Amino acid sequence: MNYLFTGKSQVKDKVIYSDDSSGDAFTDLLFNALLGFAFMFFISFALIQKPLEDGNIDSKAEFIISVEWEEYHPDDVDLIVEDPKGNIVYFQNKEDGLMHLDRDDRGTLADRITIDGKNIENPANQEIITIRGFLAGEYIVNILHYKANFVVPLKTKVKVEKINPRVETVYFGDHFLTKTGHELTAVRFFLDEQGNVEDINFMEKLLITKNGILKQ
Ligand SMILES: [Ca+2]
Ligand SMILES: [Ca+2]
Repeated sequence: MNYLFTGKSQVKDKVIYSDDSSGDAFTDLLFNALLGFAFMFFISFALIQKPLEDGNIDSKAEFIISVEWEEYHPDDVDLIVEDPKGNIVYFQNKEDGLMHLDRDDRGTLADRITIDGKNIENPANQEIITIRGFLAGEYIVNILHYKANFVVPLKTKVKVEKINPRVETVYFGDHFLTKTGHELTAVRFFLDEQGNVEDINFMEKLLITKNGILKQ
């Protein structure tokens, strides 16, 4: 094997690399390509840092409540949370008390956004409400089928997580929405003075609709 390899490389030396400068050019090209890769790696690594920083800000939340439904599904689902003082946060009132709705997800609508001339698609269907400081008492978590496009019920996943001192799932469950205007109570949870979850229940209370129509 060694003999064959030596022989071949000698032939190559004669035919291809007879001109020393072309060999140098090839080495330069390789080196530049390598440098390019190293640079891109560095840049992508630097870009990864940004979301991590944002993540740290989010971790200051005491509770994170979310509803999620199938990716690319066109239906619009809304998350609604009422705190013990009666403040209600949802798409028409995105911030109240210590609660904040991060984004009104409207199904596939507005899932394509343009940043720096590039179309970026986010197929996820998820709404999140963060609670940045807790009050003792009852929180009510509702969801609303704001826009239904099909007769088949839409499966949603509702999750309540307590963040501090460590992440704990308070509630996780499936809920089916059946038509436009359908609002339901996914879960209610009681907090004590220290922010511990004392109890959960599922007694229904409509927060923003009456007879399938938005109040107001
Ligand atoms: Ca929505
Ligand atoms: Ca969406």
